[in-house]
Amino acid sequence: MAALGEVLPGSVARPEISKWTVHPAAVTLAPGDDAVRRPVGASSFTNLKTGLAIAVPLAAAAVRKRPQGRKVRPMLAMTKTSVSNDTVKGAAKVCAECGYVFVEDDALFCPKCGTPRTGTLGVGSKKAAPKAEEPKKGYFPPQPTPLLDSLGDEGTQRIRSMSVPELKQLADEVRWQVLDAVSVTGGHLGAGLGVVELTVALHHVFDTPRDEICWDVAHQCQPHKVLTGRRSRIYTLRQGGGLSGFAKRKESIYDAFGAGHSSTSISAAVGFQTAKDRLGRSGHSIAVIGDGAITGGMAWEAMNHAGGMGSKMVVILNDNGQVSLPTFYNKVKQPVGALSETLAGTQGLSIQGDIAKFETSSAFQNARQFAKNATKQLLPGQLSAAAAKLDEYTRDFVKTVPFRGSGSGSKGELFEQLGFYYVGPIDGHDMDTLVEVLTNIRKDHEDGTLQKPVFLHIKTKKGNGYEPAQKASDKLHAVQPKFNVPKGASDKPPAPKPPPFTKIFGDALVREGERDDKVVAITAAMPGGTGIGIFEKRFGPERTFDVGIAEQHAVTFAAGMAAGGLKPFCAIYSTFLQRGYDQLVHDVALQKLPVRFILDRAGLVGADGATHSGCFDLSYMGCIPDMMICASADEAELVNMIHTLAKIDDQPTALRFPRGSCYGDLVMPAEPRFLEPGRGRICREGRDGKLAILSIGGRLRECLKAADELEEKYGVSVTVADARWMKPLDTNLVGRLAEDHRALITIEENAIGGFSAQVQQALLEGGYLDGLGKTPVALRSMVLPDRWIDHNDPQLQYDDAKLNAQHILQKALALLSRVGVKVDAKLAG
Ligand SMILES: Cc1ncc(C[n+]2csc(CCOP(=O)(O)OP(=O)(O)O)c2C)c(N)n1
Repeated sequence: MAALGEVLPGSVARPEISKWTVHPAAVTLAPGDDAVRRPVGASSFTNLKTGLAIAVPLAAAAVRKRPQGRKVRPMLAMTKTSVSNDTVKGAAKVCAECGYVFVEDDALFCPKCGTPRTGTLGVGSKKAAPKAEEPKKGYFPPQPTPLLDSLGDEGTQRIRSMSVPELKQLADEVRWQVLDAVSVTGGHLGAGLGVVELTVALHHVFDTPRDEICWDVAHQCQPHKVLTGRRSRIYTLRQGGGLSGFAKRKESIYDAFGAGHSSTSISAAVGFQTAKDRLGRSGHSIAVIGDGAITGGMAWEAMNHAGGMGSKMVVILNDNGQVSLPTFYNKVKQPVGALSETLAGTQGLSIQGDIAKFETSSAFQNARQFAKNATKQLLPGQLSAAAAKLDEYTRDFVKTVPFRGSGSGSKGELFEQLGFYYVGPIDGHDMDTLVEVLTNIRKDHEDGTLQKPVFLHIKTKKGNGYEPAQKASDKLHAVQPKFNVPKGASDKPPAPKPPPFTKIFGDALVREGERDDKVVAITAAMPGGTGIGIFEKRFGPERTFDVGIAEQHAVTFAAGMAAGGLKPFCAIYSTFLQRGYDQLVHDVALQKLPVRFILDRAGLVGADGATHSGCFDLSYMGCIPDMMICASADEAELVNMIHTLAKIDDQPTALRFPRGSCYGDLVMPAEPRFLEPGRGRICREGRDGKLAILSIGGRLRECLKAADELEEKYGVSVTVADARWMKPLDTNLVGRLAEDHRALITIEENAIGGFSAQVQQALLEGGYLDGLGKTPVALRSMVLPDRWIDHNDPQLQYDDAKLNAQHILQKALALLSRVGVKVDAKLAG
């Protein structure tokens, strides 16, 4: 094996890809570069309404020139970027271009020549090496996959040279591969199945990874992973050490931009395109965004900016009519929001496909360009601008023709007003149309005939090609591991589990809603995930509001309702409330409005991984004045806390609880109790004054387990307390624990700066750490580590975070030893 830094003999000369490695700092701006200033955003250009008479004949002339049987231009066949899997030697990486040997596991580029790493080289961490027991087969009947096999783990170059019939076959093979893999791993399914054809077409038409594809949310990227050098590891999706369920930059050079949270793709793609423009690189940046994700405000901020800048990027709207999760929950037939109505309707897709091919064709674009230039020369400025605008209106007019009578109008106008060139809607499963339209768009941008962003609207079916998904009300958005197991297979059905905390919350909220009709519920596109669907089932849409994927709006909307006299419960996962932070501060807390925030999925969340971890809320909320914050340790406390929050009507409150099943071993309160704010509880009283553990939230049982072991094996009688509230903090309890014990440990499923910081502050201010007059308590905090914890089984994630019972025990023993408290190690054997 070659030594590190050594160049292997016979390595290929590196093709010209130096632009990949230009350091941003090396780029100098030409003087006066930013001298051209204009109002930011496309909406400032939308006021021209005259000149109709000029553009109609131009467009009509262009329509007459409809091209016949356009051929797709073959793409460059030579790879510039692939690094063969065969070149991996042990832990070291060998650059296929220059032969340099290096070890940086996370490096996306060869440190010597800058060649991007591809294929499986970038996958996972050191722990992620394929395990022997990894399944290579799922629960779908085997299917030959000759085209997919021919790709190997090499990446996408071969896809570029495939014919359309081959691409169709490749799509079928990819669909089978995704189904078979997800049947083992579980996770997102319907969305990926809906974009198989689009994914294949994108990798055929564009020069990926050089052209970046930004997948919004990235829950639909399994087909992309299968095609981009990760097929051999596809059965490890969402498993510890395996592939992430989302796009992840560390995992592959093809994952241009990581995601998990929605509505970010357009901003990222505009950023990529701008970087290219500034650094003098050619290429394309593409955002693929769903009709759900595009309800997020950020997507509109990005479009306004892109249109205003005239960025030559591409937005592909994957419109499958499912905005919320699940849309058809409780038989609500209409997808959420007004935009979905604007986008609705699938009639005339084949005609629309033809129009899309035509209006992106170079003949049409050249005609438009010619007409624009002519009017520029012939007409004064304002009139020629008006003529240009008119050209858009004319295209809209042409496109509404197939929809005449349906009342749908032109769907594109909204996007045209934002400065985009709108194309579609087209059938997102029709490979011929996809390939031709995407190729045209690519060329229009390359030729410069289109000097603005393009908005391609495609219609797809979520779960396409798998009947059970298409029939399911949620389109099999996500599935449990081991689905589609054939009858008679040895897999036993999983043992029944107690209900999830989410269900306990939903039922408790219904009871509060029955007591008080001012109680209303808000969700941001997650009625199922948050339990708000249970409330909706009981009280209907008059008292339940699904705002789409719009957490910022959800928070301020709740603030308005609270100010107006209602009692809003705003249920947003801990991780997604990060989106609404300023609204929480500025609109809710600053005005002391009684919005109740319900934060499900607090702490580590398992297979969804770091993007979905609810690790920060105690830190980001704890510093906000007037917020009251509690965390339930079990289902009984959860019910009581919901009741308590319903009663607090003069300031904002928040309640967090973990993901997963409740304990199922508690006697639930017949009637929920009001829990006094700022009052914790002692769960286990120690007798020897040696150690106290103060917990908040879901680690309580781990603390109790550790305490039992400390007693049984080490003869230490530990006090365990549940703080219940972080704000107001039970300072009496904190003081008592500090005074009565030699050592104190706090524990929480949250990053630094949360509960422990509040306790430390209270102890500092109370003089418990001064050491004056009394022995200061020895204090330790157990918080989530200051690093990202990847997807895994939650128990293993907490092992990794060192927050399980055995870690509490170790921490306790180390602390006791440090302060000189003798433990009875004999008992431990
Ligand atoms: C900020 C944020 N809020 C909520 C979610 C949860 N979520 C994941 S996918 C999804 C629906 C996405 O719908 P769409 O973009 O139309 O994609 P589809 O699944 O329909 O293909 C939601 C709400 C999220 N990922 N990010």
